[in-house]
Amino acid sequence: MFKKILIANRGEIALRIIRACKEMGIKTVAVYSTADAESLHVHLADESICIGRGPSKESYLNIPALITAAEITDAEAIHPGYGFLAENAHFAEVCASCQIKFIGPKPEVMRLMGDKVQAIAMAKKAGTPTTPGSDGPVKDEKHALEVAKRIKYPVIIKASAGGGGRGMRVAHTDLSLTQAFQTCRAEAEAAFGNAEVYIEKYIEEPRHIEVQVMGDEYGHVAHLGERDCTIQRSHQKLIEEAPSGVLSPKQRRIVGKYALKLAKEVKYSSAGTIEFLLTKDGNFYFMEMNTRVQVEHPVTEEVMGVDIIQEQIRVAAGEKLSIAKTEMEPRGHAIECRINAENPEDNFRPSPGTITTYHVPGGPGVRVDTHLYQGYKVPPYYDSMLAKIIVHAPTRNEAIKRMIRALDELVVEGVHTTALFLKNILSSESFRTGNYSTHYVDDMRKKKEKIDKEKK
Ligand code: MV4
Repeated sequence: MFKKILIANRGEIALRIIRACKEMGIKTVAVYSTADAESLHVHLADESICIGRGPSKESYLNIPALITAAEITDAEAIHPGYGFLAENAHFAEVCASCQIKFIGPKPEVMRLMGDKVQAIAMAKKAGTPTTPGSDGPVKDEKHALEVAKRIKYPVIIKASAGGGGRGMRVAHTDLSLTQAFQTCRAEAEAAFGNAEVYIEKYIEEPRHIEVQVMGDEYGHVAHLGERDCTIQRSHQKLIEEAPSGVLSPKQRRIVGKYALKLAKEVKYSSAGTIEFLLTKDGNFYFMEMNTRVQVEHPVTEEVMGVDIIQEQIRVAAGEKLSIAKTEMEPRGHAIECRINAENPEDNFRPSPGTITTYHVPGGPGVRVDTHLYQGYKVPPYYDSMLAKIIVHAPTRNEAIKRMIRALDELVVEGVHTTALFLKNILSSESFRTGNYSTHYVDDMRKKKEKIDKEKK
């Protein structure tokens, strides 16, 4: 096992990894930017090194600074967390060339899954269903129109180098398709330096279902069931749960099997997530694979009784997968709410500042993953997530009630937060009954605007 790990991240995930290491008897090295000098991960780690200024490019994305920090502290491995360099195959290769173990999948697999056209090709090869579409990149307008004629409108154009909702455009007619095709290519070139795009049938009002997979370096893979992340806004997840509230036992088995096929096909090692769209008529289509540990991993940990970060570290150290190879059943229901420093009354504008008052919820079945403390100054440079509240209860209904109770206990003053907004979602009829799609937040806004108009 590793003696010392460097954590190439900040915030709650840095704390999460430090805690896993402590329980495993592994020493930790924190890295931080000058904006994070007073951050908790700096104090909780055994050692800490400043790697640059506030902007991510000058610190958490600075590969030479990270490698140097690992070398001078004799860290044998680097855990990238999520975001920053977590899905950067080049960084994983640099680590390998410096004899530092990158805690994640092989760089080749990261690169393969980072290219969405290649990822879909692998899914097809594995027998995992994909959305009807172009079967590879679309070179010109004529080709785009041919694909649309075959699969019928509406269609969605996506950038091969995109993902997570970036670089997508929907088209309903030949005219809008030719326009969207050119804009999408230009935007992809500007954003990713790669203009390649592909086309899929646009699935209306889908649900977002993703499957947690884990693999070791001996070709063993297992899945840890699904998460439902349908409640999103601008491609940012707001509420996640495990298991999904809407799958039948048969659908649960099917989506798990689909994910496992792809994970096996690419000999996936470490923790990964395979995302699916669930259509209104109950079919799953592969969307993309994330080759990192995700923000929402705790809901899976709660219902499966597995420490995903510790398992990631064990397999990176060359141990065999310890989780059962047979299918595991979720125990009870877990929900996560992401509390962001944003103002829902002002189009979710980020709200950095000093936390003047802070009280964390507690009690049975409540877990809070956060780097907050009273007096902490939320810097303006990074994403606005302050805390994740995770509840675990025997049933979905009880989990919802427990989350509302936990949100009521939470006190964060000094910055705006999304806590009340989330409580309103949890209290809604449609959330309780499971009658919603990825458009939930947009639909909620439209409804509110209509009511406001009628009042006038
Ligand atoms: C789609 C889609 C509908 N049809 N693909 C958004 C994130 C990225 N992973 C792909 N996304 C979508 N792909 C087809 N063929 C709708 C979305 C989508 C979405 C998906 C999941 C959760 C929220 C979403 C919000 C808008 C669009």
